[in-house]
Amino acid sequence: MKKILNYIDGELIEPINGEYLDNFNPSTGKVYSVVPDSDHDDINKAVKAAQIAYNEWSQTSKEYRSEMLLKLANILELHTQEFIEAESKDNGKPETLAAKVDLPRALTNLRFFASAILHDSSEMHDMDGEAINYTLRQPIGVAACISAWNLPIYLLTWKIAPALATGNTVVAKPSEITPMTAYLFSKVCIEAGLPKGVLNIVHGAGKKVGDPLTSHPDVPVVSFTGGTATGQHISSITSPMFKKLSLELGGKNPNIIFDDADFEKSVSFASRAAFTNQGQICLCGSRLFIHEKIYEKFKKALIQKASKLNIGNPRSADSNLGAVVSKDHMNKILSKIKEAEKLGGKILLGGTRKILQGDLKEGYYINPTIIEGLDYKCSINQEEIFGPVVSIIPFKDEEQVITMANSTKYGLSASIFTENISKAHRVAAKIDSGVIWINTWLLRDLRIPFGGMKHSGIGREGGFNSLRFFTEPKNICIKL
Ligand code: TXE
Repeated sequence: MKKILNYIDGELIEPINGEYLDNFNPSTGKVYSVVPDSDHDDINKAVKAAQIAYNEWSQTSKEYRSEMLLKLANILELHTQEFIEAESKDNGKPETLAAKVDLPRALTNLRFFASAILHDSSEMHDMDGEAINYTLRQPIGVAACISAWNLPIYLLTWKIAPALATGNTVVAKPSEITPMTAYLFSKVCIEAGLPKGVLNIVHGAGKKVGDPLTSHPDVPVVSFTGGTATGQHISSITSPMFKKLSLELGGKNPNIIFDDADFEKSVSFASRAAFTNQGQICLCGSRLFIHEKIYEKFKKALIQKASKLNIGNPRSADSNLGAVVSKDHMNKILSKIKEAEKLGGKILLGGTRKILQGDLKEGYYINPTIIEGLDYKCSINQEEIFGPVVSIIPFKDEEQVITMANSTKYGLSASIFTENISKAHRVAAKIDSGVIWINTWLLRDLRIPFGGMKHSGIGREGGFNSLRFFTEPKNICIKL
């Protein structure tokens, strides 16, 4: 049985209590490795190591840190295939998706921030000859980087790259459900010669590792991606301690199709937005609003498109969808589908677990599911399901669809499909979301401010926003 280890002070080590949790392969439903069941002792050790490392790392030049991130990327790239297979095995996602999205993005994250730090600048404010102010941007200290299971290596690198580039040291806590690629990444750090203690990775259960980390008095900055309830809990710990906090939480994202949209393109995007990564992306379009004039035609085309998706072995090149991440999560999704039926929803496609053959028969597969007939205010259209489930809702005009789109507590992303550019701008300005796409979905420029409104989070990450988040501004005023 493969044993995952913590990475603390430059070494791969067992958890201090010697205890481990089972780690499942979602495609087979079987345990295939064990992950440290760490606790506050491991966190204390990691924070101590990060604090000591901070003294030197924070004094290194931007060029040095940039080169170190590039080295990490180059070594990670040499191991791309190993990471693709590991990510798929740990998470259930198709290898083709890990090869197309997760690994390229992890490499880009490291390279992007390695470059960004060299192009960063800070402000100067001139007081008309009386004085000048300049603002230093200094690292903060030990950063906690906590990431979710849906895009494990992608989210880990998205957080640690800007934190390290700006001169902070890091204690990272990957999801206990998908720890494998973070473990492999710690080996990359060793191979690259990353100075000890600069990055520490502590594995284990959410609360048991997360609470001692976020409440640690020597951790002044916390970046978190995960569920909204966990985000609320973390905020209740960090706010009274005046820590800097960035929260990237859930979404219940509207996908709006007007009757003048490019039909084929919008059907294709609607299907991708609903089902990519088994619907387990915070940006997935899980509420699909379709103009009433094209509703029936669009519905038929979507069903046809989604029914062609091949759910199967994540290892095979022809699988479009793999397994969802865990048995608990599969059961939660299936119970939400039952709830939708009880609320009067009609299942147009899927709605059931898919049982595959042989080794895969215990795997957590769910057929892509399309539901219609639910009120936009009902629980299914308000709460995040985070699975391959989309609810379709007709609308009659702009005003009505804006009201329905904005009716949830979330505000992460939205997509609008129309060939009328004025309408697109008008509606985009009125949707309460941090990220809006017009005639596309999941098109990401790493420089943009990324994050959500309302219960989808606080703060923005990406580009200079991340560099700002991981630094403290200090203004210096000089009387002339
Ligand atoms: O999230 P958690 P889970 C949503 C989605 C999903 C729900 C729960 O709706 O169904 O969140 O997923 C760590 N202190 N998203 O269970 O529990 C945990 O160990 C500190 C949206 O994965 O929030 C993991 O590393 N950390 C999301 C991370 O937090 C704690 C992507 C996320 O776990 C902690 C994934 C604590 N007290 C799920 N408790 C998105 N927006 O991308 C747990 N953790």
